[in-house]
Amino acid sequence: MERTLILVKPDAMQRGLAGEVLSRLERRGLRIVGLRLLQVDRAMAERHYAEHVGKGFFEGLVEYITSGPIIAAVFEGSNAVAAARQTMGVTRPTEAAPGTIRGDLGLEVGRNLVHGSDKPESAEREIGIFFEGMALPTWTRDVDRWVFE
Ligand code: D4T
Repeated sequence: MERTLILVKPDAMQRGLAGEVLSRLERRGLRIVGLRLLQVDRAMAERHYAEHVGKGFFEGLVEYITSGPIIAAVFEGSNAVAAARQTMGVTRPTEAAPGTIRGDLGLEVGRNLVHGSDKPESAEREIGIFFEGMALPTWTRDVDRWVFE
């Protein structure tokens, strides 16, 4: 089983789309193993977006992600990283396919509603940031055998 870190970003929270975002991933078949409502501070944003520090869009990105509460979630399942990114759609909402979260609900790259880890190693790193020192429950669902081969 693979895990991925999902963030429901401040715009999705403000627009009342938290349930919609989490629901689409849950309905895809992924299992929730971590869930947290929090406000990101600058230090946490710099840790999470370390690869983007110094880029032109970085300050706007920090302002955006720290602008209000977010939900951090860990989803688990076979190919969880790729499945979640496919369900989210590509980074720029106007290039994201219809039927994806960003393609259906977003317009601007700086208001793209949701974050998902880009590879399993990133997921482990990011889970370490958002769930530091927190044990994630191990559980299975009765329906898992109808979702996972
Ligand atoms: P996140 O990390 O938010 O899920 O986005 P992605 O994984 O889809 O995309 P990313 O790491 O390339 O970008 C991180 C974050 O920066 C914003 N951004 C990105 C931006 O405002 N302008 C840009 O030109 C780029 C490339 C959007 C997502």
